[in-house]
Amino acid sequence: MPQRYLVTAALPYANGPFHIGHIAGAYIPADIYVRWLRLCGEDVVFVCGSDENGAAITIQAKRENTSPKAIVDKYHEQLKTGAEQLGISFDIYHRTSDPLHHQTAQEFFKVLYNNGAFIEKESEQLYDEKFQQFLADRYVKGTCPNCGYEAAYGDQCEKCGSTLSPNDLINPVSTLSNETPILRTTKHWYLRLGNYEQWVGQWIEDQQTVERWKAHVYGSCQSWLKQGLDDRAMTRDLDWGVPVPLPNAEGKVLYVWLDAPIGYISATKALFEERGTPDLWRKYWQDQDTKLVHFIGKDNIVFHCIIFPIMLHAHGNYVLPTNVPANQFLNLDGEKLSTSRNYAVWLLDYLRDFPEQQDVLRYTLTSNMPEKKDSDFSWEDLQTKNNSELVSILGNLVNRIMVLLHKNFGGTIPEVFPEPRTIIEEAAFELRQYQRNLHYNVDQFLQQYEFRAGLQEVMNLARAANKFLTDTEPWKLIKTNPDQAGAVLTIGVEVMAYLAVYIEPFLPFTAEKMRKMLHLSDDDVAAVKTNKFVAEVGRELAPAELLFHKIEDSTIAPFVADLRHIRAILQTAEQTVTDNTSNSQ
Ligand code: B3M
Ligand code: ZN
Repeated sequence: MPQRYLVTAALPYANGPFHIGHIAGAYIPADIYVRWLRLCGEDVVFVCGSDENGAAITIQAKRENTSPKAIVDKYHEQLKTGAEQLGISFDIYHRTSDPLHHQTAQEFFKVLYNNGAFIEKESEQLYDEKFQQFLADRYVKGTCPNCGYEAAYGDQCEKCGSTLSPNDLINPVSTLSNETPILRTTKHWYLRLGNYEQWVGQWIEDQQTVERWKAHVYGSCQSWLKQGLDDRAMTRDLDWGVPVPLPNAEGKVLYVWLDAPIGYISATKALFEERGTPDLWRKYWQDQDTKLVHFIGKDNIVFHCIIFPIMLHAHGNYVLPTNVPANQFLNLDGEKLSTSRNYAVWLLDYLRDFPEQQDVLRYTLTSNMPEKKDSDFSWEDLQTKNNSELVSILGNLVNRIMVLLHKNFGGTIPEVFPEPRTIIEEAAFELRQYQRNLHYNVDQFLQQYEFRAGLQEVMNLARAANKFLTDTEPWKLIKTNPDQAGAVLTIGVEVMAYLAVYIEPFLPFTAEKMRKMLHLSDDDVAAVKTNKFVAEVGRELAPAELLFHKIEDSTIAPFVADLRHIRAILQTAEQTVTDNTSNSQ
């Protein structure tokens, strides 16, 4: 029986397009994982969608001088297209402005409300007198009480990663008017996290015996729990979002972090509605046999490991996540990526500038994935990974096999007699071992969310195959012993079939090209998966196609220069700020 999985990737805010940091953080690992599960025949649903509520959206609308609706429509489209073009194989890419989501989130809220999960409290909140608005989350900036960073948001400090409330900020300033806000009384519904503290602590411990979480994820849960969980407001004074479904809640919407994870549920509902089996979503969310796995960046850990599980538990009737394999951050040339400062590599730009080279980006980001600690992207590294690994190892292998077969055997699998075959099989002993163990080894790594190692494992088969070619030199054997040359190339084709199947979760576009070259059928793929594939004599192969192309220095140079330029501007700006501060002291 296949195992049932529900895999989610963080819902990106529809206030801007994807950059490579998002992609390396959540979407590529989730996609590799899902493609692997599908390859293994598991029952898997992969959901995502745009996070279209909250202050992140209304603030962007103001910045672009347009409406929140126009903002979410624009960026939802860009996010969706970017993911699609990179081959992120969501079963559905939904959005939280959809009425189905509003309804799902409101129903969920009401159940929590009826279960006594909330406490209604009046409190003093920051208020902008000029704009006559309460300053939720990102509407206020100030100094982080934990690390002293001066531009922390009301919901989070981007420097130290701590989650904040607007009232925590030292010297708060309204981002609307740039003025100091006043305090004004308002009413909100708070999730009584304290009531669930013991439960969630125990639950996290219990989870470790099912599937050990990454050390940094577990560590960050522990530090949250050590601080103690306070009541947390789950509603906001905003005119954009999901209205609070209570009679006395005029002008209030659900806090975006309450409704966004419910977006995973509504996306699943929408998927099964689309498929004509509207009740089937329940199996994935309410049958305890489901493995629920959330792929996110590290800044979202508390919401997925503590708050959302508490919500699901307080609701009752839902499965809880098995694992939350959050990644750390990807830096760019050693500096933090920043959307607001435009220091980023944007996915859609990459796809435009490097058409048909999606897998080069997927490869670079996977082999450098910030799985356990922050990692770094640079254009030079992308060029090196392309030229010295994709072109030289995988591309070269495939090209050598295909060209030799076309040149010498009319592009078909030659007939090989037993004796030369045995001799060559001996030379291929190590290679065959790699090939046989590949599934098991990749599986071991991917089950532990070690995508870098999984990819290396597949590449190692290509490396071993190159060594086999170098050792046997079929280009020379053609003249001296064509039978043996045929045997080498037949083994080459078999290895190619394994590579085509097992590289697919990582490099789906390349896998597709390789399958086509070999005319691999679904039966062939099934044979590879059971270690039974043999290249049958006489099979015709498609023409050789170059999988990768060398990236020249001159191609990469303008991108390198661009980043350097932005960095120089940012550094000058920062220098000016520091100078001014020191002058005024
Ligand atoms: N939109 C935050 C982010 O993009 C948020 C994730 C929601 S996941 C339910 O980092
Ligand atoms: Zn901080």
